[in-house]
Amino acid sequence: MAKLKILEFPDPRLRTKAALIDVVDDQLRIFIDDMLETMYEASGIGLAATQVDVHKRLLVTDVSSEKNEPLALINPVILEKDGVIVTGEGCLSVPGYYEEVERAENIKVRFLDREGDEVELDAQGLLAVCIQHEIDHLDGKLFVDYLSEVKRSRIRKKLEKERRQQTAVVS
Ligand code: GNR
Ligand code: NI
Repeated sequence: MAKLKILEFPDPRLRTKAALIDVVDDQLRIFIDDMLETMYEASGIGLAATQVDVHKRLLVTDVSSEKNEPLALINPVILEKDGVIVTGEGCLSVPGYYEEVERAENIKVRFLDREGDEVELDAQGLLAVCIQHEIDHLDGKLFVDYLSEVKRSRIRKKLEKERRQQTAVVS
């Protein structure tokens, strides 16, 4: 297994629209395991392939408290949305920031699982929020896009400054 590097806002590669996956094979399953390892290592509840600079329609998630319910969703499509939920969201690509975002509370999502079998899943609450957050990544969208321009640019400037200071230390 391998831990992958997570891109951070405002990296323009996070704006890439991911392409459909046409074969579910062992190579993809190895990549899914690397994504899960990366997500667990970073203490995240989800990770989209876009965040590790792979522009394919794939996300992993585990919202369980025991961290023993890994899920991989390949080519996910939301079929139905219902209700509204407001959650304080964070993102591994926007480290250190948490802001309230409004999403559908209940969704029905269709995807291929790691065996390549078609699955339809009804998700509620945090799992529904996480899947919507990850599918946004696959479309090049970030949770900060739902915030005001003022908040988004404040977050961008702070992260850019942090990155400059980090670079100054290591180089
Ligand atoms: O770890 C994460 N927590 C989280 C909390 C509320 C709403 C969405 C998320 S997803 C995030 C991991 C991440 O950045 N996935 O793309
Ligand atoms: Ni995210």
